[in-house]
Amino acid sequence: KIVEQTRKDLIQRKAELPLEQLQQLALEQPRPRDVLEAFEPRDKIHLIAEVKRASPSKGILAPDLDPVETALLYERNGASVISVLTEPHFFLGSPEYLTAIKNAVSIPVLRKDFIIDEYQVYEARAWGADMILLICAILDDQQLRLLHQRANALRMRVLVEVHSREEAQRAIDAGAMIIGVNSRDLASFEMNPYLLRDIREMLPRNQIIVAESGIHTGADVRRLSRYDVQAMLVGESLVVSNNIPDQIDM
Ligand code: IGP
Repeated sequence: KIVEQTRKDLIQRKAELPLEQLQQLALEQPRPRDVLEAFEPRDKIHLIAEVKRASPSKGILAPDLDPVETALLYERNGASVISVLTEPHFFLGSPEYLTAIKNAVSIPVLRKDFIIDEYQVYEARAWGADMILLICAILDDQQLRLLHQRANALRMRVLVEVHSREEAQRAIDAGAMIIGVNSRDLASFEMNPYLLRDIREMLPRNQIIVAESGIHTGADVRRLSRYDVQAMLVGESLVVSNNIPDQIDM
Protein backbone atom coordinates (compact mmCIF):
# COMPACT_ATOMS: atom_id res chain seq x y z
CA LYS A 1 0.00 0.00 0.00
CA ILE A 2 2.75 2.44 0.98
CA VAL A 3 4.76 1.46 -2.08
CA GLU A 4 1.74 2.03 -4.34
CA GLN A 5 1.24 5.49 -2.89
CA THR A 6 4.95 6.19 -3.23
CA ARG A 7 4.79 5.23 -6.89
CA LYS A 8 1.85 7.58 -7.48
CA ASP A 9 3.54 10.50 -5.74
CA LEU A 10 6.68 9.85 -7.72
CA ILE A 11 4.93 10.17 -11.08
CA GLN A 12 3.79 13.62 -10.05
CA ARG A 13 7.18 14.78 -8.80
CA LYS A 14 8.85 13.53 -11.97
CA ALA A 15 6.43 15.61 -14.01
CA GLU A 16 7.29 18.71 -11.97
CA LEU A 17 11.06 18.31 -12.11
CA PRO A 18 12.73 16.31 -14.88
CA LEU A 19 15.44 13.84 -13.85
CA GLU A 20 18.22 15.78 -15.59
CA GLN A 21 17.47 18.92 -13.59
CA LEU A 22 17.23 16.95 -10.36
CA GLN A 23 20.57 15.30 -11.11
CA GLN A 24 22.08 18.73 -11.58
CA LEU A 25 20.79 19.82 -8.16
CA ALA A 26 22.16 16.63 -6.60
CA LEU A 27 25.60 17.24 -8.08
CA GLU A 28 25.65 20.86 -6.89
CA GLN A 29 25.35 19.82 -3.25
CA PRO A 30 28.36 19.99 -0.98
CA ARG A 31 30.02 16.63 -0.50
CA PRO A 32 28.12 14.28 1.84
CA ARG A 33 29.20 13.77 5.46
CA ASP A 34 31.09 10.56 6.04
CA VAL A 35 28.75 8.02 7.60
CA LEU A 36 31.48 5.43 8.20
CA GLU A 37 33.43 8.01 10.17
CA ALA A 38 30.31 8.73 12.23
CA PHE A 39 30.30 5.03 13.22
CA GLU A 40 33.80 5.30 14.72
CA PRO A 41 34.97 4.01 17.07
CA ARG A 42 33.72 0.62 15.96
CA ASP A 43 33.71 -0.93 19.42
CA LYS A 44 31.06 1.50 20.60
CA ILE A 45 27.34 1.03 19.93
CA HIS A 46 26.13 4.07 18.04
CA LEU A 47 22.67 5.60 18.12
CA ILE A 48 20.79 6.40 14.93
CA ALA A 49 18.02 8.62 16.29
CA GLU A 50 14.93 8.89 14.16
CA VAL A 51 12.68 11.91 13.67
CA LYS A 52 9.23 10.47 13.02
CA ARG A 53 5.87 12.11 13.78
CA ALA A 54 3.67 9.12 12.96
CA SER A 55 3.86 5.55 11.77
CA PRO A 56 1.35 3.18 10.14
CA SER A 57 1.74 0.69 12.98
CA LYS A 58 1.29 3.13 15.87
CA GLY A 59 -0.58 6.06 14.32
CA ILE A 60 0.25 9.59 15.38
CA LEU A 61 3.18 9.59 17.79
CA ALA A 62 4.23 13.22 18.17
CA PRO A 63 2.04 15.61 16.17
CA ASP A 64 3.65 18.78 17.54
CA LEU A 65 7.22 17.63 17.29
CA ASP A 66 9.62 20.25 15.98
CA PRO A 67 11.89 18.27 13.64
CA VAL A 68 14.91 20.58 13.89
CA GLU A 69 14.76 21.05 17.68
CA THR A 70 14.35 17.31 18.12
CA ALA A 71 17.30 16.48 15.87
CA LEU A 72 19.50 19.01 17.68
CA LEU A 73 18.52 17.44 21.00
CA TYR A 74 19.47 13.99 19.70
CA GLU A 75 22.79 15.28 18.43
CA ARG A 76 23.60 16.98 21.74
CA ASN A 77 22.85 13.73 23.55
CA GLY A 78 25.21 11.64 21.52
CA ALA A 79 23.41 10.40 18.40
CA SER A 80 25.84 9.52 15.59
CA VAL A 81 23.35 9.80 12.72
CA ILE A 82 19.87 11.34 12.39
CA SER A 83 17.24 9.34 10.48
CA VAL A 84 14.49 11.49 8.96
CA LEU A 85 11.22 10.13 7.63
CA THR A 86 10.37 11.88 4.36
CA GLU A 87 7.26 9.81 3.52
CA PRO A 88 4.27 12.19 3.89
CA HIS A 89 1.12 10.05 4.03
CA PHE A 90 1.84 7.25 6.47
CA PHE A 91 4.70 8.76 8.49
CA LEU A 92 3.81 12.48 8.26
CA GLY A 93 7.33 13.10 7.04
CA SER A 94 8.60 15.71 4.62
CA PRO A 95 11.64 16.46 2.46
CA GLU A 96 11.73 19.85 4.14
CA TYR A 97 12.42 18.23 7.49
CA LEU A 98 15.41 16.49 6.00
CA THR A 99 16.89 19.65 4.52
CA ALA A 100 16.22 21.73 7.62
CA ILE A 101 17.74 19.11 9.90
CA LYS A 102 20.76 18.69 7.64
CA ASN A 103 21.40 22.43 7.83
CA ALA A 104 21.08 22.46 11.62
CA VAL A 105 23.14 19.45 12.76
CA SER A 106 26.71 18.50 11.95
CA ILE A 107 26.29 14.70 11.90
CA PRO A 108 25.15 12.68 8.85
CA VAL A 109 21.48 12.48 7.92
CA LEU A 110 19.62 9.44 6.57
CA ARG A 111 16.64 9.68 4.20
CA LYS A 112 14.19 7.13 5.58
CA ASP A 113 11.68 6.35 2.88
CA PHE A 114 10.46 3.69 0.50
CA ILE A 115 12.98 4.06 -2.28
CA ILE A 116 12.06 2.16 -5.43
CA ASP A 117 13.40 4.39 -8.19
CA GLU A 118 16.72 6.10 -8.93
CA TYR A 119 14.84 9.40 -9.08
CA GLN A 120 14.45 9.17 -5.28
CA VAL A 121 18.18 8.58 -4.85
CA TYR A 122 18.94 11.86 -6.64
CA GLU A 123 16.21 13.56 -4.62
CA ALA A 124 17.80 12.36 -1.40
CA ARG A 125 21.14 13.90 -2.40
CA ALA A 126 19.53 17.11 -3.66
CA TRP A 127 17.76 17.47 -0.30
CA GLY A 128 21.02 16.99 1.58
CA ALA A 129 20.93 13.32 2.60
CA ASP A 130 24.24 11.59 3.36
CA MET A 131 22.71 8.14 3.49
CA ILE A 132 19.64 6.39 2.12
CA LEU A 133 17.62 3.38 3.20
CA LEU A 134 17.06 0.52 0.77
CA ILE A 135 14.54 -2.11 1.87
CA CYS A 136 15.22 -5.61 0.52
CA ALA A 137 11.57 -6.63 0.88
CA ILE A 138 10.37 -4.11 -1.72
CA LEU A 139 13.23 -4.44 -4.23
CA ASP A 140 14.45 -7.22 -6.51
CA ASP A 141 18.17 -7.99 -6.76
CA GLN A 142 18.66 -5.89 -9.85
CA GLN A 143 16.96 -2.81 -8.37
CA LEU A 144 18.86 -3.23 -5.14
CA ARG A 145 22.19 -3.25 -6.95
CA LEU A 146 21.30 -0.36 -9.25
CA LEU A 147 20.01 1.90 -6.48
CA HIS A 148 22.99 1.01 -4.27
CA GLN A 149 25.37 1.94 -7.09
CA ARG A 150 23.56 5.21 -7.81
CA ALA A 151 23.82 6.20 -4.16
CA ASN A 152 27.51 5.31 -3.98
CA ALA A 153 28.19 7.25 -7.17
CA LEU A 154 26.80 10.29 -5.34
CA ARG A 155 29.07 9.38 -2.39
CA MET A 156 26.15 8.51 -0.14
CA ARG A 157 26.17 5.41 2.06
CA VAL A 158 23.33 2.91 2.09
CA LEU A 159 21.55 1.23 4.97
CA VAL A 160 20.26 -2.03 3.50
CA GLU A 161 17.32 -3.31 5.52
CA VAL A 162 16.61 -7.01 5.93
CA HIS A 163 13.97 -9.03 7.75
CA SER A 164 14.99 -12.64 7.04
CA ARG A 165 18.01 -14.82 6.35
CA GLU A 166 17.18 -14.81 2.67
CA GLU A 167 17.12 -11.01 2.54
CA ALA A 168 20.33 -10.88 4.55
CA GLN A 169 22.03 -13.01 1.90
CA ARG A 170 20.69 -10.72 -0.83
CA ALA A 171 22.04 -7.68 1.01
CA ILE A 172 25.48 -9.28 1.31
CA ASP A 173 25.46 -10.25 -2.37
CA ALA A 174 24.55 -6.67 -3.32
CA GLY A 175 27.68 -5.47 -1.55
CA ALA A 176 25.99 -3.86 1.45
CA MET A 177 28.45 -2.43 3.99
CA ILE A 178 25.79 -1.32 6.44
CA ILE A 179 23.03 -3.84 7.13
CA GLY A 180 19.94 -3.03 9.18
CA VAL A 181 18.08 -5.92 10.77
CA ASN A 182 14.49 -4.75 11.20
CA SER A 183 12.73 -6.67 13.95
CA ARG A 184 9.41 -5.39 12.64
CA ASP A 185 7.83 -6.99 9.58
CA LEU A 186 6.89 -4.09 7.31
CA ALA A 187 3.87 -5.91 5.88
CA SER A 188 2.26 -7.26 9.06
CA PHE A 189 3.93 -4.84 11.56
CA GLU A 190 4.64 -7.88 13.69
CA MET A 191 7.76 -7.78 15.89
CA ASN A 192 10.24 -10.63 15.99
CA PRO A 193 12.62 -9.86 18.86
CA TYR A 194 14.71 -12.93 18.02
CA LEU A 195 15.39 -12.03 14.41
CA LEU A 196 18.79 -10.48 15.07
CA ARG A 197 19.84 -13.42 17.24
CA ASP A 198 18.74 -15.82 14.50
CA ILE A 199 20.56 -14.20 11.59
CA ARG A 200 23.58 -12.56 13.25
CA GLU A 201 25.99 -15.41 12.56
CA MET A 202 25.49 -15.19 8.80
CA LEU A 203 26.30 -11.47 8.66
CA PRO A 204 29.94 -10.61 7.91
CA ARG A 205 32.10 -9.51 10.83
CA ASN A 206 33.50 -6.39 9.21
CA GLN A 207 30.13 -4.93 8.16
CA ILE A 208 28.25 -2.39 10.25
CA ILE A 209 25.18 -4.09 11.69
CA VAL A 210 22.25 -1.96 12.81
CA ALA A 211 19.48 -3.25 15.07
CA GLU A 212 16.20 -1.58 14.04
CA SER A 213 12.75 -1.12 15.58
CA GLY A 214 11.03 -1.77 18.86
CA ILE A 215 13.95 -0.67 21.05
CA HIS A 216 12.35 0.95 24.09
CA THR A 217 14.21 0.14 27.29
CA GLY A 218 17.67 -0.29 28.67
CA ALA A 219 16.89 -3.99 28.81
CA ASP A 220 16.23 -3.99 25.03
CA VAL A 221 19.54 -2.27 24.45
CA ARG A 222 21.44 -4.71 26.66
CA ARG A 223 19.82 -7.74 25.06
CA LEU A 224 20.54 -6.58 21.50
CA SER A 225 24.08 -5.52 22.37
CA ARG A 226 24.94 -9.19 22.93
CA TYR A 227 24.78 -9.74 19.18
CA ASP A 228 27.75 -7.61 18.20
CA VAL A 229 25.88 -4.69 16.64
CA GLN A 230 27.55 -1.40 15.81
CA ALA A 231 24.40 0.73 15.94
CA MET A 232 20.79 0.81 17.02
CA LEU A 233 18.05 2.72 15.24
CA VAL A 234 15.46 4.14 17.61
CA GLY A 235 12.37 6.09 16.57
CA GLU A 236 9.18 5.80 18.56
CA SER A 237 10.51 5.57 22.09
CA LEU A 238 12.55 8.75 21.61
CA VAL A 239 9.86 10.87 19.95
CA VAL A 240 7.23 9.98 22.55
CA SER A 241 9.46 10.57 25.56
CA ASN A 242 10.34 13.95 26.94
CA ASN A 243 13.63 12.90 28.37
CA ILE A 244 16.24 11.73 25.97
CA PRO A 245 18.61 9.23 27.55
CA ASP A 246 22.31 9.96 27.78
CA GLN A 247 24.66 8.18 25.44
CA ILE A 248 23.59 4.63 24.78
CA ASP A 249 27.16 3.44 24.75
CA MET A 250 27.84 0.97 27.51
C1 IGP B 1 12.41 2.80 14.12
P1 IGP B 1 10.88 2.31 16.23
O1 IGP B 1 10.13 1.08 16.64
O2 IGP B 1 12.02 2.63 17.17
O3 IGP B 1 10.02 3.49 15.98
O4 IGP B 1 11.57 1.91 14.81
C2 IGP B 1 12.67 2.29 12.69
O5 IGP B 1 13.31 1.04 12.78
C3 IGP B 1 11.38 2.20 11.88
O6 IGP B 1 10.86 3.47 11.79
C4 IGP B 1 11.59 1.63 10.47
C5 IGP B 1 11.04 2.10 9.24
C6 IGP B 1 11.56 1.25 8.24
C7 IGP B 1 10.21 3.14 8.88
C8 IGP B 1 12.37 0.58 10.16
N1 IGP B 1 12.34 0.34 8.81
C9 IGP B 1 11.23 1.43 6.89
C10 IGP B 1 9.89 3.32 7.54
C11 IGP B 1 10.42 2.48 6.57
